[in-house]
Amino acid sequence: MQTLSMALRLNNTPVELINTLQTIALAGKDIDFKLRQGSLGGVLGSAGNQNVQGETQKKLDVISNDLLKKVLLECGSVRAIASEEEETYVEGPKDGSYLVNFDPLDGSSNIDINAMVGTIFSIYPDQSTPLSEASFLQPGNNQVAAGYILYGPSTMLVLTTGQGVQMFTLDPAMGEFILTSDQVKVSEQTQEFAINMSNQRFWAEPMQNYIGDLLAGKEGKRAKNFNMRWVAAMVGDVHRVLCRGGLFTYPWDSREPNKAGKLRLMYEANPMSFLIEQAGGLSWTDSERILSIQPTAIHQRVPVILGSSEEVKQCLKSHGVTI
Ligand code: FBP
Repeated sequence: MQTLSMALRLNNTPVELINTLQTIALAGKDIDFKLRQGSLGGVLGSAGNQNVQGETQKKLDVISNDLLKKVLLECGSVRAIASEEEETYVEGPKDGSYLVNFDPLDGSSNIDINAMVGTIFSIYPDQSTPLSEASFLQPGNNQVAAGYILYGPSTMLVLTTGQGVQMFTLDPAMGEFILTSDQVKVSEQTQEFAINMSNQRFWAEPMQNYIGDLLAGKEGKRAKNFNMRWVAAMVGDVHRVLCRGGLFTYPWDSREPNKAGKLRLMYEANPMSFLIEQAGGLSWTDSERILSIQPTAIHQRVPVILGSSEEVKQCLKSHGVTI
């Protein structure tokens, strides 16, 4: 049996990074406790104000954001944080080595229906002085660690420090995350895809064609049937892909002038792409590898196509991209 800190030490993870990851795990246990209280804890429903994205914040969005911000900026290893719920970066009192981006509660539209949600995090080295927004705008390739905490039937921490993907399950009795899967691999092939079909009429033609081929099934040019899933929380859909393969996509659509898609690069697409690639999958926009993108803003959005490598290649082929 390996706890989180034992597994990180065995991977020769730097002490300050262990401290940062342990701090995220600690906050995750607290968020897990509050989620499991549900309406008994008075934490459901709206917080009554909007975040920088113009989304109405849930009470738990604010609670989990404040919790993560507080413990990370006090842990001694983190110089500053950026969050989905913060207008811009927040600098800490101490001179830590890392910058942490996070989505405190991904899939927040699932909170009030007691469905899966998660916390997503992405850790970078602090390479610049003085600190500014530009310090955070590093390509995903620079991440030293990334992962998520999935609050589902069990609570799981899934992470990579660049040495493969590990999955830990929270033992509620011990209050410890225990290693339950090591060197996780995504199957190359799949017959399962995830997309919000209700947006179909807004998709560009290449995505219409690609999804049309999947829906045509055995009788179509793909000559096999495909099943569809949509958790409406990226953390849940990506976890399924890591567990049994699949393709997850949130494409841009005609409602957006700048073809950006919905998902945020710094605290959704980059951390998930690091995990997927470390597990042998692929993660692209409809034209470039996500981890190679040079970010331009902390809340920048990108289209996402990720998962089983052979299926991502098929989707990209429909977009005229061959890899
Ligand atoms: P937040 O909940 O953190 O804003 O994340 C966005 C998200 O919920 C993703 O987790 C999910 O993949 C997607 O939006 C669901 O979008 P839709 O509401 O279109 O199904």
